[in-house]
Amino acid sequence: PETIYLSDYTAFPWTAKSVDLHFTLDPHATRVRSCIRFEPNPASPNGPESEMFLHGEKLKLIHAKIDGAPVTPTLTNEGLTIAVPSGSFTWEAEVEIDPANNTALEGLYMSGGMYCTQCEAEGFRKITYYPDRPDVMSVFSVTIDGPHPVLLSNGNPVVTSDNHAQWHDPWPKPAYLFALVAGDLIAHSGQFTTRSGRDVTLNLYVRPGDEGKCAFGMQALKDSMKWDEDVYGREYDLDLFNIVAVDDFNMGAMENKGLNIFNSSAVLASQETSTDLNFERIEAIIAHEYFHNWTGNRITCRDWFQLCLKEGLTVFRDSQFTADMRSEPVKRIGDVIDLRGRQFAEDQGPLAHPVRPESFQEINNFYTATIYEKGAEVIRMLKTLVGDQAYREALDLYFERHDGDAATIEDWLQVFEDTTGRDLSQFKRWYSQAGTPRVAVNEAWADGTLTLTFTQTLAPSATTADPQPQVIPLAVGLIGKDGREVASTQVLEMTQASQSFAFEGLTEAPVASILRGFSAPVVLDHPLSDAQRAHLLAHDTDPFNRWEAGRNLAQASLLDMIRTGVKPNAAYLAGLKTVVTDATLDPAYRALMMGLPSHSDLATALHDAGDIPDPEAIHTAVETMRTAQATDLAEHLEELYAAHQVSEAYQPDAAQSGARALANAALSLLSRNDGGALAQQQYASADNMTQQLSALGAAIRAGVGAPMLEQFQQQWRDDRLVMDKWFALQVVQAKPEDAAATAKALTEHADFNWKNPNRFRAVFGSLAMHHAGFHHGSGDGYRLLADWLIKLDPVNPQTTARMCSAFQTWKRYDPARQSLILEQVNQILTKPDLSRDTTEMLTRIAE
Ligand code: B3K
Ligand code: ZN
Repeated sequence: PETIYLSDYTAFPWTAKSVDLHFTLDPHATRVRSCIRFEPNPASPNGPESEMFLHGEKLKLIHAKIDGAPVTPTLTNEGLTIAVPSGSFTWEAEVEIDPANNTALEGLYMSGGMYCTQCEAEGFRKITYYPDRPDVMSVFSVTIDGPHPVLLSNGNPVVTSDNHAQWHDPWPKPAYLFALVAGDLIAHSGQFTTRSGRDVTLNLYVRPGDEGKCAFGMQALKDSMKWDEDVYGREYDLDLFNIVAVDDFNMGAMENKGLNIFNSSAVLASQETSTDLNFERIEAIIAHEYFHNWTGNRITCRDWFQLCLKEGLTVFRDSQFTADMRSEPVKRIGDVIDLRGRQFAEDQGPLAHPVRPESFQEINNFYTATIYEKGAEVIRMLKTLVGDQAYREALDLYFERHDGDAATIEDWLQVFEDTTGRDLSQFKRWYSQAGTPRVAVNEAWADGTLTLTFTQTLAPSATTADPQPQVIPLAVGLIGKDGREVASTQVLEMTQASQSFAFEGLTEAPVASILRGFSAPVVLDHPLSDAQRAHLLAHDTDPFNRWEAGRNLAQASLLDMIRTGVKPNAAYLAGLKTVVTDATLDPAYRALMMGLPSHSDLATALHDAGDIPDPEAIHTAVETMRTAQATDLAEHLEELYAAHQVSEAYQPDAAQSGARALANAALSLLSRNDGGALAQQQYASADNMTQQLSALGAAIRAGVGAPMLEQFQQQWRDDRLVMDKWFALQVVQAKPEDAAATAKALTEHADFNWKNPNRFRAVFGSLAMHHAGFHHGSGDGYRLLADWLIKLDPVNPQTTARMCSAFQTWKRYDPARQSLILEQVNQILTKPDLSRDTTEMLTRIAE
């Protein structure tokens, strides 16, 4: 496959003044007529050209015309080439496509009888011939004929009737934001008035039967619209905003202009069928897609190398939104857990790449934790460095200067330079250097002065051979011996490889609380004693670092347990007890305190320290630690559980979710002591999915879950989203030696519809995340996943390629596991006609 380079960018030689599309829908023979007005692009370096290339894949060309005269283009698998006049001209084409056989879920496809589209990144070329690149922006008019009551496209409706509709989108957009939906759908409607008085109709379109799961999503949309006005001054710009729920979808959701398309799991919610975490995720995704209207749509990306320009910024915006709607520290801690689990692991392995990559083969493989989550961290650091006010001014300038543009990271940084006068050239290394920097801390105490010396290192990697020092904002506070804060948070700006900062006028040596709020996405090596960590766990005034102190104690103890088989650290257990029983602390926060690093995080930490992680030893240590928690907290668990039962009517808000999270964390430990009796009781009386599913999980772990699993299946067999949970839970809760067999048995279940990405991920995403199960020494987990990836690749390359990342950590394991994994990777790679997506992923992984 061909490699594409950022440095090769050139503008398209034409601009598309207008695009008219006419769809005549048919499952196997949809006709698409297109009429595009092209004009020479003055920004094109070579001036007008005599031949035009248009992307097009899996299209049957019926006819083509230029300025009304029939033409015969040269066709390849990637598109067509045609001689064109030197000035402006009109291109017309008619193609035929087969949505019913489009199992890749990219382009126009069918899901449960409805038509829908997914065009980002390069799916529009499967709909018609087009310059399918984000810097070609045009005004689209769309006509749809088809035997369905609901026919939707972007923008505002011009004509809507059964079987025929016309749409016009006044905002120029790249083709990746095009969308079309047709089906027998039901609208759940709402209304929003923007701050300048525009009345916007809001619709959430769902399949009949799902009407009862719309209210929460609708409210989340209204909250998002209001928040973007209040916090960023951004208003909505059409008369209509539509969201459609689709069951077969490769990811969470898509921000098509005025017509967002959602995986049904990312929008449908009800108390009975969705957990508190589902509600929170849905609220965040609705916000994310809505926020894209400005950061992504009104200002889009010049090319796909700039993907983080819209994704990092929009993730950052949605994290601010969730922090405002719910709890800031709880959101921050959750995000950092996620970042370490996914992005740090990516950075540590062969898939490491910069936030702005410089080459790729298949762009769909770059919708990664690095682009999204690290991209958001980079913006958070920028805001920390310039301050809230300058951040807002820079954003205002960005929207003013680049509205309607296809922009770059250079444009983005320029508005910050222009607003603040700062030179951001060193900061820009966060976009070009791959890998997680490590920051080592050295403390020196003398004569009332604490001197902190920081040393940053970044390991060379495939894309970053000669790493240079980055700008690292280090938020630091000091905690005195009596537990009071003796220096409040200051942001130290580290720019050199090694740098010292002095805190003077202190009366005694304090404990330094460093990287407060996780002020930079780095690994901090701060050698503290258990006693100092326990002191921070008890007293740190920064909620993130207080949690972090507990996490560090737990992690250090687990690593010792794994390495030497010692008992759990008593200082950790004592500190945990104090925090967990402190009724002045937010229950959600206390629930997070009870968490442990994941098996995979522990493997990452062991590898970082030069050890070879043993998945079985990790599993044993975590189980021992859980049992120790259960024993040590035994006298408090029932009270914690009882005190956090919610008696009011169910609400998925932060307060109730937090109470349930703490009660269920207590239940999970209690079940280790009572054989699952309380879990059985909770299961029987649950009136919401959070309670039902937590009880079921605890009961399975206690060995008494089988009848409940059966009952659950009976109760929910007609609900696709709940059945995904049923499939996932059994793999998640399986013993390591049973995980692969459990997954295999589930693939033989009548409801295992493997072409549905949600169902496939329920089983195999769960298997890949079951560290001790997937990496079981038998190799059964590797083999099972590889067999199914081979089966899925011709059907759905995108989902296959994404799941290949399960193999990305292979180099950190022992030689036996390494060869078991490589054998499977190579077996997939030798399949004839393997997709470009999967080939690129596995080639990079195996390198
Ligand atoms: N922009 C889309 C992701 C498209 C993924 C294409 N493989 C959703 C989002 O980030 O909002
Ligand atoms: Zn996004």
